[in-house]
Amino acid sequence: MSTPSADLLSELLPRSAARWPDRVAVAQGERALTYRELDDQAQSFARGLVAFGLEPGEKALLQIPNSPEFLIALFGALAAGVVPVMCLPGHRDAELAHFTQICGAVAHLTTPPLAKLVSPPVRALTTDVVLAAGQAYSESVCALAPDPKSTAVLLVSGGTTGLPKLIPRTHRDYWYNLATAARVCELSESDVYLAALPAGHNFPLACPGALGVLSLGGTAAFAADPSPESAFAAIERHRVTVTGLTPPLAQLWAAAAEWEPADVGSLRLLQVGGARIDGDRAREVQRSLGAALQQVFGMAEGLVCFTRPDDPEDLVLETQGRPMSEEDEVRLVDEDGAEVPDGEVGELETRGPYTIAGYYNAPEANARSFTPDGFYRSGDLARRLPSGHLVVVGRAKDVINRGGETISAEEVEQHLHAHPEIDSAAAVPCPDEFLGEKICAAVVLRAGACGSCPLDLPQLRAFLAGRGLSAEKQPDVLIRLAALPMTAAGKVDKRAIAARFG
Ligand code: OOB
Repeated sequence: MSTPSADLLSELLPRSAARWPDRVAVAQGERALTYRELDDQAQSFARGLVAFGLEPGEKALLQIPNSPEFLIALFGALAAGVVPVMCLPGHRDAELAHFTQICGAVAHLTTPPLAKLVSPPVRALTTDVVLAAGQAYSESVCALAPDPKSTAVLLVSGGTTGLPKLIPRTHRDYWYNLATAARVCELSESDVYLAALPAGHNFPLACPGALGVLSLGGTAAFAADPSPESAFAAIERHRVTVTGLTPPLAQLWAAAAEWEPADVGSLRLLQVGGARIDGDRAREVQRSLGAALQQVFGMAEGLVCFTRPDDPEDLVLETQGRPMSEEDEVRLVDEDGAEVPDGEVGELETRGPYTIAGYYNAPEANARSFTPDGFYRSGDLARRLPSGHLVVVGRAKDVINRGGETISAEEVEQHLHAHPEIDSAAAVPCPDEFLGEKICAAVVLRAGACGSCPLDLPQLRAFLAGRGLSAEKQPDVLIRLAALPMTAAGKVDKRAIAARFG
């Protein structure tokens, strides 16, 4: 057996199992597995993969809903030297086919309902079948210890435009990611992390997420789904101390906490990230759920920023945090690539010990997305405060080109969110014969907003004018939706809204 090293992601579970064999590693409902049990199952899974002929270095799509099986399959694949592509349960056949085409995945590790999403030559292998094969297969897995600089997992990029890209994260950089995040979030062996978001996403997986807590001997808990009913029950049962949510979910939980009698008092840290939350909403969420809020601005490509537990409250509520590592380099640049002074908005570029230098097998995207000196062009627009904290103000490409005027969707959305009857909103372009594009506001009204006199466009424009929003930035079209469409990772899917206009 190789010596467990803090460099190899594949050694995370074996190392923790050697140190804390009888502690609870993973819990869901009435089910709980100790570290020894989880490691045994992962080893069986690895043998099952070998029995099915998978070889070290081969890729496999891993698409498993939040459950202990997700971790068994992930650590099993790592133990067998198979590189998992971290798909989300919401991905469909088109996305899975796209990932397969990029990386030549040979298998789809999944559960029975999702197994029909792929077709040969990709082989659908459900977790129960792999485990059974592994139990019947007596030869031990003797994958050589991988190079710490080799790819351990392929993450899926989170963009809300275009098809996702694959992000190669190495054993060493991903370990650095989860360990640094765990330190900054002051995680310890007494923490219980609830993966409410889909566990294959970088945020719940390693920021610090399930992997962070497992590296320290704590417990990873799963809820069947992220609804307040399921999640509150899981928090109460497992005495969850930390979880991470997207802003829409955080707001949903906050609203539910007002009327659901649930004991969420064990929560000490509530991470909110993946998309921007504004200060007022952050305050509301923190008050209603009673846990310290932490803003997380991160990306599957690497860079993760956190507000710190001891930051003054206004920084916690109004900023998206600062880089988690001293070694992260962040620069904000104008259109010509020149750095802007502190306080001014620029496009965020980053380089650092856990940020990738290129997407997997994507030369064209790499030429666009990385600078000659190796910085990743995130496409996010941000400004930096004297404290080093970043305020993310939107995406460089998330704009509406209205008659030649470039309007930031985020700016319009911030004003929309200030309307007392609006629960959530998105500003998207809508084709127009004369202007090229015009502004469409897609809104979801708050429960209890006047049903017989719903908000109309003239009223909305009058409200926005009252806030000082200039006429050319005001919506030309208003659509009311029951809910905003979401991506697999739980972010507002603007492409799906814009697609309504053909
Ligand atoms: C996380 O990762 P991805 O890869 O799904 O998405 C990254 C993009 C960022 O480039 C940014 O545009 C947006 O999502 N984003 C935020 C944000 N956090 C992410 N925009 C505004 N405010 C925030 N707090 O989403 C992700 C990865 C690790 C940790 C947390 C989130």
